[in-house]
Amino acid sequence: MIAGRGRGGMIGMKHPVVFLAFLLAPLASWAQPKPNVLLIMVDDLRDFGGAYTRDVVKAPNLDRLRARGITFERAYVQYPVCNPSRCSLMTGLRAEQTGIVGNDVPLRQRMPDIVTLPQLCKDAGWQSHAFGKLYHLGGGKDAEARQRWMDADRSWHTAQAFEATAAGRKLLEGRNVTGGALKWCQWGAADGTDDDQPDGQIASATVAMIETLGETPWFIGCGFMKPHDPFIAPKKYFDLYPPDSLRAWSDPAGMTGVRKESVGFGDYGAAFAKFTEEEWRELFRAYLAGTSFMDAQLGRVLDALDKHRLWDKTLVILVGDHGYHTGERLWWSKNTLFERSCRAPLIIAAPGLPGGRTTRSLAEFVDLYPTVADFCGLRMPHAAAGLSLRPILADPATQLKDAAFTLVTRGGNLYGQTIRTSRWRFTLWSDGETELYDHDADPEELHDVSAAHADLIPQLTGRLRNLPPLPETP
Ligand SMILES: [Ca+2]
Repeated sequence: MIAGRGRGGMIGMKHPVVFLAFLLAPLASWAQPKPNVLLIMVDDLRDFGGAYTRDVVKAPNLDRLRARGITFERAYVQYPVCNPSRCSLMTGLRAEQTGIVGNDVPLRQRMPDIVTLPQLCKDAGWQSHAFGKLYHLGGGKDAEARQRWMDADRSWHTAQAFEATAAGRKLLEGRNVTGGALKWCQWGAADGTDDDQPDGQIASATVAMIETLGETPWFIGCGFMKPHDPFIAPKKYFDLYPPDSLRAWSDPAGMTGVRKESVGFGDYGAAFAKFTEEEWRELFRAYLAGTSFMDAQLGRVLDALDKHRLWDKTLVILVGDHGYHTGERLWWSKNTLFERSCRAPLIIAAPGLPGGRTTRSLAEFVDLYPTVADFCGLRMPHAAAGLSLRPILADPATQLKDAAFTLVTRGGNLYGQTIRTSRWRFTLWSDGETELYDHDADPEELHDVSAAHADLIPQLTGRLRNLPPLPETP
């Protein structure tokens, strides 16, 4: 600092304007202190708006965060699967640009030099720490593999993954709904406390780090692992949902059928086709229990923000990493180009902005990187695919963009891309097949209206053709 002042003074003798700017620079950074960033990622959390779930789920802490922030009712991921979605969010690039379209390739394998969102803050002086699933953990078999998948060192000063204790692994009730055909379709009401599960430990560690860092600016990633499968949560969260109080989704008659690659593909489709109404309800109950369990852990983190009066200093972003079908089109999980899978939860609470607001403006998860950079006063280190959402946060009626885009791949050379405008969802498969849904008349996307609105197809196709090309798979 002393050496800097001396140099500034010397320059100032000859260049008064430069000298003035130098003097003001520390004042400007004092006037705009670094905000904390709390990125809460929830694995496989669907957007509960609409359909039959809104009034069923018990998630008071999600409601509490909504009361502090702005809820995006039309926010879309760029690839509706864990790893591709998270790599897209963390780089601010579309999956077409990252080339990461599956759960088998860690970020650095394809993008060794990209500056990730937490890394941007870390390199600018924020303390950066990850707890749980921020990046996909890739089934990392050991601590070293998990550190690689979490991008420890580059994105974070520390990155920590958690596992259930012996008590948390003991199931008091539960079974595999597919009889073992799909290993992940296991549910279980577990013995033990919240902290016997990873999400309880993730909340505890997040709160402890917030308290340790005190006034030091931080970027903390809090990555909850439920309601992702296996659908295991402490038993008390199952008890919130008596089985008889729930009903399973049932698709209405007359729905337009779609190709197998659109939904219903692979072993999953065959297994789900055998589900009884009771089995759909059983899985739904377990998904809701996992959601309420996660929500209770979220509450512990929000308590820490209350206790330490951090809301005015902290940009809080909560996302799901994609949507989730809980029975719609006989599908359970993600990885489709329907609204249920592409639309994901997004809540942002920003310092100084009123809470309890919702927006219908279209937003994409590639917008989050430039949003954080904007709030933190940091320059984008590479060309952004998205836009800062700050104008929507200032005024929820702002229409920032007229379309959101999502990609899926289906092996071989087949892939599908979809564009969601305020009214339409148009899906184009790489072999030329199309689907078109009219959200004004049909928010559940039951009826393909490609034939009735053929005039729209060239223009919507043009929009998809303007996306960056999908890179070759090595
Ligand atoms: Ca996920």
